[in-house]
Amino acid sequence: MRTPVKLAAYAIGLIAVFGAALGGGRLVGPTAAAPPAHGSMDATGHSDSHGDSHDGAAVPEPPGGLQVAQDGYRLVPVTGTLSTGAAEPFEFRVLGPDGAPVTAYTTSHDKELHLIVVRRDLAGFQHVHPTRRADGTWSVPLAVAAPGQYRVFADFQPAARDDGLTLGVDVPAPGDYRPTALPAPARTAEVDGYTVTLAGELTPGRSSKLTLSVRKAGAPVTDLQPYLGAYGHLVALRDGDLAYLHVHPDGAPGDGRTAAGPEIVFHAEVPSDGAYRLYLDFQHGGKVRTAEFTLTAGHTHS
Ligand SMILES: [Cu+2]
Repeated sequence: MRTPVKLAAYAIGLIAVFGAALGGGRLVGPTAAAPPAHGSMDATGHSDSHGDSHDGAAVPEPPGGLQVAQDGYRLVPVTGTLSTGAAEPFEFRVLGPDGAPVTAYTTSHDKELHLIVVRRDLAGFQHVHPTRRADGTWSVPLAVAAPGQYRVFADFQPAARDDGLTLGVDVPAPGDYRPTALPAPARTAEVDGYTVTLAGELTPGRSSKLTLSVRKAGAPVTDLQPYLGAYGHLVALRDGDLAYLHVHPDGAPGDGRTAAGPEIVFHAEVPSDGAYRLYLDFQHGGKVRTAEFTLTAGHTHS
């Protein structure tokens, strides 16, 4: 959980904006940098260090996840390939501006580092939490379902910074890559007996409210369980370059005003028109599941 002051810095970054309190979906400029009316909002996946704004028109910086190195930090895979069979350790390091592996992190949503793995065609999404050895090497048992080129995102905050970073690197799973087409836009996703519906539109450059509703066997789920400090985690990846956006919901478990379902409300801001793949992680009955949607923002260019 970051402080409101840090959150304000994120708001200037303009990549992800959360909270209706920030102004009902209008473009968020420096005037919105005041602490939001409610806490427990968080954004990762970009840095504000180059964010700049003038006269209320903030200049957005590039989305997170597109770079292997940023602001002196670099994501370095130790393991060169991903396993398509049994899980094998996938290891990597984050090098700091001094060239040494980073060993001091600020915990965000219960973890020092979140690792997202997805194939370049947006299939095979995984969100895992590696463990760190004292020398700074991260390791997680990992297997992917099918061969192909994968994008690995490390979402973290070095202790030396007051904001987070998302670095991305391509790692192949050797074999016969059979890319799949992006699933057509849909408002309903089925996962493991759960039906998740999506309401809301993504408007490029504006905070957009997305409401996800979870049902099981037709009945609203009202006892969602907190997962990493929230009732849901939403990752959005842009089709075409896998620009990365990680959004946390409005409200937090135990804040006295946030229901444990069936609705989970997010405010997300995408940087451009285009198709996005949305991945909602939610926990119920002791198990984390991921519901996936394709959503088109703005005009379609087909
Ligand atoms: Cu995570």
